[in-house]
Amino acid sequence: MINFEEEFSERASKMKRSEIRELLKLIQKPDIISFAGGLPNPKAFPVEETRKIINDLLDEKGEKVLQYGSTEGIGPLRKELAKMMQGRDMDVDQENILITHGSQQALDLLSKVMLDPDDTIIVGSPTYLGATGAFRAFEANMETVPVHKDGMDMEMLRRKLGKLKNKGKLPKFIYVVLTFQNPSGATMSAEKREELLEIASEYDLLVVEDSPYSHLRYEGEEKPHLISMDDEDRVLRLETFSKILAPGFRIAWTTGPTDLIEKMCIAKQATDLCTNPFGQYVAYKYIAEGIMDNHIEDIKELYNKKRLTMLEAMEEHFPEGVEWNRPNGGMFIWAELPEHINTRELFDKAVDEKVAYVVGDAFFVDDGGYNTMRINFTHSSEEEIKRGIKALGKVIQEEIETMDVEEESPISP
Ligand code: PMP
Ligand code: G9A
Repeated sequence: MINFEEEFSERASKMKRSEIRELLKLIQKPDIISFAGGLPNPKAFPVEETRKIINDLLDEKGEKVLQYGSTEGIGPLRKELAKMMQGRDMDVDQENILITHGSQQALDLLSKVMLDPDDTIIVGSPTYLGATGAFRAFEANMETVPVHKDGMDMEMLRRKLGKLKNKGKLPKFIYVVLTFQNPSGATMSAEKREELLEIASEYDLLVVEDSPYSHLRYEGEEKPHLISMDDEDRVLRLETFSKILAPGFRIAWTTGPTDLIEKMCIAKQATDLCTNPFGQYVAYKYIAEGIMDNHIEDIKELYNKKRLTMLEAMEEHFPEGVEWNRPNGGMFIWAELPEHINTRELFDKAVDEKVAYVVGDAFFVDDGGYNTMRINFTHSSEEEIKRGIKALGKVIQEEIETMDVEEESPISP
């Protein structure tokens, strides 16, 4: 029998299972209220509209939608996406849009074309773990910069880059989720966005702005998109249909510097030839027939109610000593427990009480976040949110009490 552990490439031996993907298997039991996966609510899927679109597509152009497509993506969809982005103040050319199988694939292709083993990149602490999984698979050396309530710490970024420059290890890129970050819900201010671009310009760096949540704003003013502020062609922007149509189609798009997009397209040829043309045509009609704009409004209404219900339930049931943010959009609330509480140790107790979250430290590539958790508010019903948050509040309260008793008890000689 082949001993594969000895045969695998060094690259493969560094790959780690995704904590979220594994968790999804674990908590699929119907009696568990899951605040874990960043899943859209099934009620937000436009089933009837999709059914009609699919029937029309098969009637009108079955021979096209079932055929292979070009690697860049189908022209009509790229054209609609360019129009949509232009309408949001982003000066993009359809020729510069690459359609991928989810933004996850864009992260993989980006890594494939940019990273040699041990190349440095900058990520937030915390940051999206699907991205760090992709970067790790290409053996990146990930340097971290703290992310606060208003996004990445610019002072710390400057300091980090100064140190890396002295060591001759300047990063290949900075990876950021600026709007309703996964996992922390943090959004970066317009001023800090300016500063980020200034710093990137000073060190001549690419900035990768992963932006799956910017359409899902429930409160407050939209912040300028990095790509609209960039006049040096140093921003790669990733967007996806996963949160505004359905993740099952696996359709996303990326745009940025022409040379980079072209290289990612070549890498994609060797990866999967082209993105699922059928799904692309569905996405195209979804925009072109004007369904998307109304549908996004419906999703926002649905998710905002859930967000408010969750925040209210947290106020009522979370014990003193727990802090959390109030995100204006997206899908996640980030909670910080007293320092001596480890949310990884708490997890099994929560599952015993039929409620699950994602352990915060999964989003840190360095040490940190042991007392944090990510709580998704979009997937559960309002009734489940109320019940789940009450149960989670009780689990946390009991843990705080147990830890307090342990601290007070005398140490044996
Ligand atoms: N980036 C971020 C920040 C995400 O939150 C997600 C989805 N959870 C992705 C990328 C991947 O999205 P997609 O479904 O388009 O692959
Ligand atoms: O892996 C998935 O199913 C996508 C969700 C990502 C997340 O929970 O952040």
